[in-house]
Amino acid sequence: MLSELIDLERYPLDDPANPRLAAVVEEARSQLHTTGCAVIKDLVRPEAIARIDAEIVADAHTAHFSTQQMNPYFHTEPDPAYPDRHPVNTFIERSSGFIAGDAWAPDGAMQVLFSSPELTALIAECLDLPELHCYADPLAGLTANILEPGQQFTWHFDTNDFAITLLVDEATAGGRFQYVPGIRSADDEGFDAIQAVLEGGDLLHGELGVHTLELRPGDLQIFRGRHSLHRVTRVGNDSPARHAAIFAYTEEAGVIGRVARTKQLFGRVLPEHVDAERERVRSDALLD
Ligand SMILES: O=C(O)CCC(=O)C(=O)O
Ligand SMILES: [Fe+2]
Repeated sequence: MLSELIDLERYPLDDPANPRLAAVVEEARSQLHTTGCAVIKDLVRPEAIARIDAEIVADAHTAHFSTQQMNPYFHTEPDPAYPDRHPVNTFIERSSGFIAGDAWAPDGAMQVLFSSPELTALIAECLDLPELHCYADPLAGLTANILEPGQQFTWHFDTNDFAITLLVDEATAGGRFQYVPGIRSADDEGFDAIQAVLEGGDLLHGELGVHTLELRPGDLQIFRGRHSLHRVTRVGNDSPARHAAIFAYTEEAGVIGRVARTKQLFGRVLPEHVDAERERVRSDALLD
């Protein structure tokens, strides 16, 4: 089954000791070390991408589309404790739809790829982590992010330490993934640099450290988004929609997302989210 999804000749995920795989891991680690972002080109076969795209198209009617003005921390309300011209009080449009984790057929290509122990192990190796688990959140674990023509996903930080994205359908105009590596750290919010990027509009600001990713359908992106501000630029009005599958993994097993963020992205929560909210333990003191 895995061989139908991944070219195991080029990427021998089924043979962890294979030097070809070791070279892939080494390259990904080096990219992650320098920019917080690694791309494994053409990891997923074109036929598998076509199957995943068909699943996304079939489930698109279940997507929760929302448009809001938000700050990089996914907040939508001003905070008088900060100046007006400050990342906390700078709100930009996010407009996109998410297909949630409970939409996928258990034996579909999307779910099989996400749950593959071989892929999970490869990603853990690339991130230099002893082990990874599929994010247990029943909605946010396995999602597809849909940007229709005219939509954009503005600058933000992820709540998770890293995200795995598989581009499935690309836009022909816009829809580019941009990021600023390490603009904040666990003990430095980096507000000034963030504000400079937020005020930079749609220009490419080399001096602000904005990277634009060259991503094609089938490429797997490993991204550390907790400290790197990032966005998906507005998809052109005449472009096809941009579809990306997002695979979330956690270092600990059994992690569940926050109630507010879940509502924001999916328009609903499940009882698991309400239960987990009570027991949440923070691992750092960043805004969100
Ligand atoms: O669609 C993507 O490439 C990533 C979007 C994103 O940054 C996110 O969902 O947090
Ligand atoms: Fe993100």
